[in-house]
Amino acid sequence: MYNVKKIGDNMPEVALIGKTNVGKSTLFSALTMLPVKIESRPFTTIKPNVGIAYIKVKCVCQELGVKDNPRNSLCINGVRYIPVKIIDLAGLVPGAHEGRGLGNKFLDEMRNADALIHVVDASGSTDSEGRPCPPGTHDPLADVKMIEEEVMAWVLGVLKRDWSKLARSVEHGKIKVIDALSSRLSGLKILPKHISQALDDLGLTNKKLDHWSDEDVKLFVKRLMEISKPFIIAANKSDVPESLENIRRLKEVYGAENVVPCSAEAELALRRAAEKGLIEYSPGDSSFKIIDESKLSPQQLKALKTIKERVLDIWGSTGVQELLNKIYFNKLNMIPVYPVANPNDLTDGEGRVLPDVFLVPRGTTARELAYMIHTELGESFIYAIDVKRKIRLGENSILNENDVISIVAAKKGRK
Ligand SMILES: Nc1nc2c(ncn2[C@@H]2O[C@H](COP(=O)(O)OP(=O)(O)OP(=O)(O)O)[C@@H](O)[C@H]2O)c(=O)[nH]1
Ligand SMILES: [Mg+2]
Repeated sequence: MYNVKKIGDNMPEVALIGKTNVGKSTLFSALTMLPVKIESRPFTTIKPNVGIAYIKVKCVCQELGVKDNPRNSLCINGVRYIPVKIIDLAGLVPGAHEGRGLGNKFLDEMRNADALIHVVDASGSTDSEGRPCPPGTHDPLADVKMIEEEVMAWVLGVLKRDWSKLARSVEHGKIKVIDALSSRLSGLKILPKHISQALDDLGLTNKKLDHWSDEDVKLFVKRLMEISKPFIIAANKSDVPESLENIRRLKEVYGAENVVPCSAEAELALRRAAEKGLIEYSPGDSSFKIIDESKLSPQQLKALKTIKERVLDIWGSTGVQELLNKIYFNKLNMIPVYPVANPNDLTDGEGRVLPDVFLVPRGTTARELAYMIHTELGESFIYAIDVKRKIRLGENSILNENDVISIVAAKKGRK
């Protein structure tokens, strides 16, 4: 559907992490519609699966009364689909950071993610090692804790390697604290601004590295992960009745805003049925419509009825689309903006109307957007045009949700 290479490295990226056998690959398949290996046993996924899913937002085309022609995204019936790279990782068991199960390779694979979806078996039907057990007999809260500890232990391992050597090079003035920590963590897409915020939040900015206690290092890693790799809990298998009470408890402990009940299996079934033209359904919908009942087998009808009764009627949706939207808009606090080259007809150089939508952090300025489009455009920025309000914006003007922006630059003309 979309040329991944063209989007390049700037595409938002989300990693699916969690205990083994909880439904990560099912969720991946439901999000991307790619067929992958799904089985009811631990360690089915060995190599990560990579695919594209779409965040859904209301497109500005209708508000502006134009017919658009997107390039970096899709627009269907006034809804913009923004591509996001999804990585489905191998599952974890306790002790993974020391090499148990499939070991800690998974952690290397999540380096580039902006955020993590932590998939949990909310029905409690897999034990701590991911082996099937009767629903309601395993506590999913223990799994959330286990994964947090494994990730923490791994990052701690990376950071503490040669700690005293690191401390000495700072002490001798060879390198600044932020640069020292940043060089250690740069492979994890942890930026100097994340590090400086974590140091600030914990009052560690001026503490010498060789005076840091083990507790300081632990708190620093915890805060750093919260800032640089926010996560959301996908409380999966919401179709299983035993999930209800566990989802309530997960929300109580981790906050309702951080827990999204979902049924990856239901979403996958609905998307497949829609793809085959058996039902009308769009991801995120609270219901579906059977197109022609005579085309469905009794088993298919029964499965659809179960999805309606156990998932849609109880939770309002399968939760799968909500996961992506919540991560980008609530956790990462991004907003969509639409850069155009020509402010009059809203086109790019090739005449495409509203060609691109960018997800940018709330607070992004006009000039920062120019840099995101192209370094040269940022460097030669003169001013921007807010196309909807028909006003000029200076370099420090903060962009708003759904702004349509045209950059006027010295050398390269408008983008
Ligand atoms: N009831 C129910 N079962 C599900 C759901 N999602 C996944 N499953 C089942 O859970 C089992 C494991 O699914 P996978 O997607 O392979 O799990 P995984 O987390 O990728 O497992 P590993 O790759 O082995 O770590 C399969 O039998 C799925 O059918 C769901 O929403 N509801
Ligand atoms: Mg898997």
